[in-house]
Order: sequence, then structure tokens, then C-alpha cells
Amino acid sequence: SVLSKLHVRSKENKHIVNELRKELIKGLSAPSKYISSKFFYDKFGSQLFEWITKLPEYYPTQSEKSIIENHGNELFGQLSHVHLIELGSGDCTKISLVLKSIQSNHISTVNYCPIDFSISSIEKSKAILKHSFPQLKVNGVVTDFTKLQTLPNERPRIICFFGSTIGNFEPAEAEALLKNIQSIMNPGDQLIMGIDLVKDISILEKAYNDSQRITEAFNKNILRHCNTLLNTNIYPPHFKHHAFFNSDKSRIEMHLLAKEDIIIESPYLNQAIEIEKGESIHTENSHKYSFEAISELAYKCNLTIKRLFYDDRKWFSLIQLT
Ligand code: AVJ
Repeated sequence: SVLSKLHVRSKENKHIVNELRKELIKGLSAPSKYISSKFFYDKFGSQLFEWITKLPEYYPTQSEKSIIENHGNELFGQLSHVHLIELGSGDCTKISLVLKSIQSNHISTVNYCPIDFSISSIEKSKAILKHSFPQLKVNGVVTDFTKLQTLPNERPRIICFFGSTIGNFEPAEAEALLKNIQSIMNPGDQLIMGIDLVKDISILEKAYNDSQRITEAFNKNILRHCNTLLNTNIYPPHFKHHAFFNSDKSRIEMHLLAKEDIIIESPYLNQAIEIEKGESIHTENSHKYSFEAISELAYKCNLTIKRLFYDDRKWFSLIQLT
């Protein structure tokens, strides 16, 4: 029989929303304003991101998908029972490719646990996967995967961390996050992580300044999410999308620049927040790694690189860590 459960505990959810509000206020009150990139992914933001992944300029998704298609067999083929856990699952296109490579190997049990703090995206992928893979058992967890304390108890577990999401974290945060994951992994578990690589600056900058301006809409939508969470009245067209490669830090930075003086008021704020014309709200860092930087990160986190795969252009990498 098909067993699919989604554990959504409303109490926990309320707690998460409170935490998110605090985080937002902290960033908007800081001397250099910022909004964490996890706030991109409300319902519309997740939809915009799906569109981004299909843009000709946005190479990371195409590259990573081609690696999963070409090497899925080698990565997922040997086990008879597979317990897949996906961190920041988002839409289900990549895990579908993994499941296809597993299916073609006639593996008997496959459980899938998407972990994401967007309930809507977990529900959506669950519905889609149930249709394409009726035998699949899906047990989603709605939580912030940066604060994971435990993983589902089945083993061995394959933890998928796709999409170069790790690139969103500052080096010290990335290290802390991977150390935490490593600490809750058991012997025999593996971590499959996608990381975007350093390359020609013009290719990088085009990927974040697409001609259809979907990335611009995605960037500005973070303000709508902020309006929803904080009951604020920010008008997104008052901001300009700005994305560029910061070579010193080896990362794409996305900012929103105020086109005029702006005052933000919210029932959750003691005092209005003032934004001056030209001032920036930093919304995202997307770090690009070299092979050396990946090795160093793995080493610091006590993880071993078992295998590393590239796409044809060597623009993206998929790494198996134990
Ligand atoms: C999903 C975080 C990896 O950094 O490339 C896409 C998000 N931002 N376009 C990235 C994103 C702008 C993406 N990650």
C-alpha cells in the first residue's frame, strides 16, 4: 500500500514564524541592511525560482541535472534500500532524476524525506512525486535545515543537498552547517552536495541579470514576503535590482537599492526603519567554489570526498561525501 504522510505540526510552525520575524527585523535594523536569502522562498518566490532554473542564462540547474542524469547510477545504484533525505527540497525535479536512476536499478525500498521550511513546496512536490512514483514513501519535515538536530532514523541515509544552496552561506556559516550535518550522520550515510564553481565573470553575472528580468522580480519579491511576515508597506518598485560578482569574496552578491528615501512601519517594530535613497538591502550571497576551496571545506568538517563529478563544461560539481 502507498503510505504517505506529511508531518506538519502547527505549534512548531508558529514558533518558526516568530523566529523568522525576529531575523527579518534584525537584518533591517542593522547598520548595513540585509534580508537573509531564505526569505526569497514564499509561494510566489518559489515559483519565480522555478522559472529562473529554466532560464538560458541560469546554468547551475541545467548543469547539476546533467550530472545527476549521467552519474545517478554510480551514486545511487548499489544499495537495496535507499533512504533519501533532501535539505531545502524546493521543487522536486532533481529528486525525480535521482528516483529515476534508482528505479532503473530495481532497488526495493525507497523512502524520501524532503526537509524545507516552505510547507507549500513540500506539499506540491509530494503530490507530483506520488503521481510519478506511486510506490514511494514520502515523509516531509517542515523545518529550517540550518537548525537540524536529528535525521529520520532509517539507515543508511543519503542526504541530498543540491542546488549549490551551500553557496548561500558565508564560509564560517557553511562550515558550521556542514559540521552539524556531519555530526548527525551515521557511518554508512552519505552526503551528496551540489556546488557551483568559479568561472568567467561574465557568465556568472549574466546568470543573475537575465534578459527576461525574472531574477530582478525574484529579488524584489523578497520585499513582498517581508510585507506578509511583518505587515509592512514596502513598495518593491521603489528598489533597483543589483547583482554583481565580488571577486575578493568569490561570490555573486544581490542587493536592492532604494530609488528614494523610504520609511518602513510595522506593528512588530518599536520604531520605524528609515532607508535612504541609494542605500542597499543585501539579499543574497552565492559563493562560487574552486576545487581547492571545496577540499578545504570538506577537510575542516571532517568529511571525506569519495567522488566528485563535473558537468561537461566543468561549471558545476556534485560531490559525494562520507
Ligand atoms: C538556489 C541559492 C543556489 O544562488 O544561484 C538564483 C538562488 N538567486 N538566482 C543561487 C538564486 C538568484 C540560487 N541558489
